[in-house]
Amino acid sequence: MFEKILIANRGEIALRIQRACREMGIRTVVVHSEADTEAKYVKLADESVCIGPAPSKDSYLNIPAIISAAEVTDAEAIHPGYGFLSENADFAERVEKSGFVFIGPRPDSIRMMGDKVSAKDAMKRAGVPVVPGSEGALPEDPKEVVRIARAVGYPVIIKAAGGGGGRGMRVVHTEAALLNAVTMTRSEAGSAFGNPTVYMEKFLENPRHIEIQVLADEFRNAVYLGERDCSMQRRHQKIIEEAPAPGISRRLIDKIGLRCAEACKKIGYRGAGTFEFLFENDEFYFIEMNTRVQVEHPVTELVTGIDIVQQQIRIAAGEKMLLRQRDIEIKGHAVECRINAEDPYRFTPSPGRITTWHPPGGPGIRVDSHAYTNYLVPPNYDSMIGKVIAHGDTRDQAIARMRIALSEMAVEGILTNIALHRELMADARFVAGGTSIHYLENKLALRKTSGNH
Ligand code: MV4
Repeated sequence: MFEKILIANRGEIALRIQRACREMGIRTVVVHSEADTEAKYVKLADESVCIGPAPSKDSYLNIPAIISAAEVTDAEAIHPGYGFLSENADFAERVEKSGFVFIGPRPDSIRMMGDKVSAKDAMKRAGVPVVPGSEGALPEDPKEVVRIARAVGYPVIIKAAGGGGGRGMRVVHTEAALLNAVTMTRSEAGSAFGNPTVYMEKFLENPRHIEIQVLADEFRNAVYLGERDCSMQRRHQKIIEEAPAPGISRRLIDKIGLRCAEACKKIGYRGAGTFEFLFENDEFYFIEMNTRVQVEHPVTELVTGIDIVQQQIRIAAGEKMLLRQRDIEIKGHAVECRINAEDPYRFTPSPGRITTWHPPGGPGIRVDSHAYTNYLVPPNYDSMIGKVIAHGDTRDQAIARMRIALSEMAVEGILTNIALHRELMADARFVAGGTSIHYLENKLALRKTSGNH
């Protein structure tokens, strides 16, 4: 096992990775920007290295600075967390070329999944059900494009191969609008991702976003850890996640989960990963694969009892995975609320000093946050300042515990979305379960026109 790991991230996930390391007896190095020097989780680390000024491009995205920090501190492995460099294949490659272990998949796997056309193609060939659409990239010939769209059937969606997470997509409802949409998406993709390749899918009008967590080791052992429902989102930012997904049978999850684990074996995937699906009319359709630990990993940890970050570290150290599919059981239900420092009506970031931080506790409550009273939320990064996760024997109990947790929680000095979470935990449609990816935006739009605020 590693003696020392460098954590190339910040905030709650940097603290989360530190906790995993501490439990495993591994020393930690945290790299940080000038904006994060005073943060408590930086002081908690065994060592810390300032790698640059506040802007991410000068610090958390500065590859030479991070590799130098690993060299001077004699770290053996680098954990990238999520965001920043976590899905950058070139970074993973340079980490390995410099003689360190990248705690994540092989660079080739990251590269394959970063190109959504090659990801979809690989998964289709590995037996994972995908959204119907173009066979690979769209050809240049406009006649061919029209023919493909007719075969798929309108509405269709044009997506950039280099996109993902909601960037570079266009919905097309009629043939009249098709070719212009393709041209526009190509051109935007070329400038935004340096890759003008686009592909086409049938546009699903009202799906849920369900994802499957997997773990795979170097030795082609792979397991799935059940699913998460991440449908409660606004502008591609998830705000509530839960496991298991309400109303989907265990039989169907097991069928799709097995396909995901088998696909990992087929492509020689290593590490933690997430298969993202759209779910509509009782069918799963693969859209993308994430090759990092995700923000919402705790809901899976609470229902399976498996520490995903520790598993990532063990796999990266070349250990054989001891987990077997038959030993993985889903126990109870977990719900996560992402706490953001943001204006509750405009959703604009609300950085500044937290004058009161009173986190909740009690049975079934987990809080993953680096915040504390007097913590200064820097304006330079994502507005998420923590996560409250509730676990219960049933979904109703998890939600009841979340309501209590949110009622205890007090954050002053900055604006937060806690009130929105309180409202959602009392929302009849959320409580019933199974709302689609459009539910929150529709609800917020109604609230606007009703003139309550
Ligand atoms: C789609 C879709 C409907 N049909 N693909 C958006 C994020 C990216 N990961 C894929 N996305 C979508 N792809 C087809 N064929 C609707 C979305 C989508 C969405 C997906 C997941 C979570 C939130 C979303 C919000 C808007 C649109």
